[in-house]
Amino acid sequence: MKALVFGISGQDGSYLSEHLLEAGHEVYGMIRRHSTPESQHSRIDHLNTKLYYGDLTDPTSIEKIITEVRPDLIFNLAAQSHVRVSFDIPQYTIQVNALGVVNILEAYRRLCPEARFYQASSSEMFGLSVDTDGYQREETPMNPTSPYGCAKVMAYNMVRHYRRAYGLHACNGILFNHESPRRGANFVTQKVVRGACDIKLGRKSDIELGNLDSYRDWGHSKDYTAAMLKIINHPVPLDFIVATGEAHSVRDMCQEVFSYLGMDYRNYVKSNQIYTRPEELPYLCGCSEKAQYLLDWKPQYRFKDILVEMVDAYLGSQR
Ligand code: NAP
Ligand code: F7E
Repeated sequence: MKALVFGISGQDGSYLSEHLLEAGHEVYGMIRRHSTPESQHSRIDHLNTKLYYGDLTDPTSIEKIITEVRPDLIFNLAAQSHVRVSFDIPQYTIQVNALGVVNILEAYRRLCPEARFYQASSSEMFGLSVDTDGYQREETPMNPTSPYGCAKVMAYNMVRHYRRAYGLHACNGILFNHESPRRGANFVTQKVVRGACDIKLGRKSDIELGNLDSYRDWGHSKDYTAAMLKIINHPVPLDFIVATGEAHSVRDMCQEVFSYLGMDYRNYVKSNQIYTRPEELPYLCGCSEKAQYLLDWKPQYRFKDILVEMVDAYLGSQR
């Protein structure tokens, strides 16, 4: 089987490619032109993949790659994935995260409708909606609080529409926050992990964060990309929540990371308004019962294990 991964150079693209290669698939991916190509492939240098240049905003490049590869499985993980940045570049975020997905869906429908398609949907789509028992589920109404969340809702709905209208095997994984040592440095877990390690190593004196009282359901990218395979391999194209079902605050996360390094976060974490968002999303916690029941998926990593792995990986890379 041939798998084509849009967003292959990202955190999830790298773990997903590992799972696909382990399953015996050939893996192809789209990458963008970078001015520093020497660091662009760092997450996937160890993998045997074939890469093509392109961009989600350029339909011709998508059509060219799909025509050449003739994939059996298509994963769209490509996105402007930073929620806070989406407030600075809302139009670009919508062009990539919403219209870019329509570009893929159109090429898929016309060129290889027999393939299967996975879209990286997000818990950010729920925004302010929470069921009365404190969870978000597949049926929870979507009430997004960011340009990123709004764009992801559009893409999510277009995937469902193409599934019904054209009989495509197209599905959404609605993934809650997931982290790893390969997480980008400006997401909160990696920022706290690297900041705390740098303080421990005597390189800096403090770190500045935004809202410490926001709650997220944090899992591991390795577990969540394994769920992507189960979702696309399910005989019926459906949408699934992927989450741990445990919410922790940013403050809890700081406490775990600093105490693992023998420090009290209250002495080092400062507040800076530039890291708060024009509209905050205070609480996310997912119920993944459908995935557990239909896909036999459950997370292997606990909250603390993820943070410890990230700290150990960063310290190891500094030796
Ligand atoms: P990531 O590390 O930021 O990776 C995003 C990938 O998309 C990168 O390979 C990036 O390439 C590529 N990309 C960005 N804009 C593109 C464009 N215009 N054309 C082609 N490729 C483009 O994100 P991630 O954490 O792996 O997340 C993967 C997907 O899951 C994203 O769609 C994200 O929105 C979604 N998601 C993530 C989470 C999470 O907690 N991680 C949760 C729910 C959903 P460059 O290297 O060139 O930037
Ligand atoms: O923020 C708070 C911030 O940027 C998490 C993406 O993968 O998950 C991710 O989006 C929380 C938020 O992730 C800082 O306000 C406090 O409440 O790590 P984050 P995110 O915005 O939840 C979703 C599911 C996705 O789909 C996205 O692609 O932490 N926070 N202080 C901060 N966040 C950041 N980045 N930086 C701070 O200084």
